[in-house]
Amino acid sequence: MRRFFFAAALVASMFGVAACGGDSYGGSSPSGPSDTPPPAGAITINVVRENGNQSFSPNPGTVPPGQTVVWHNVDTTTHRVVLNDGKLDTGNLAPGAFSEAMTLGASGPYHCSIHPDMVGTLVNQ
Ligand SMILES: [Cu+2]
Repeated sequence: MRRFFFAAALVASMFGVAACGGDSYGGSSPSGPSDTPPPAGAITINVVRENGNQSFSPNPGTVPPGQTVVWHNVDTTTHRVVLNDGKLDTGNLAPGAFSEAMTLGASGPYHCSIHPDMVGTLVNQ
């Protein structure tokens, strides 16, 4: 009776940590998540102003799975977009700032954590 022992050595060397720290000097722009325009193809939702369900445009915003979305604060006041279920948070968006490009696996209602009456909806199609 022979027994064969198969030693399967699985080497998981997939730890690719890409540290892309882009420190820029000499800039005097106000601090914010990002002042740079969103990547091509990203869906942009404008943060218009504090105005109930008219605060965001377009609203509802349609974001297909895998698509990236950014919020652009076109108001003169700081806003902060959060998904009601907590799965997304742009951080404070200064006037004129874009949020980071976010890939959504979620949809649903969101609001501004600074002005809770600012409400919008993401539709995941
Ligand atoms: Cu706000």
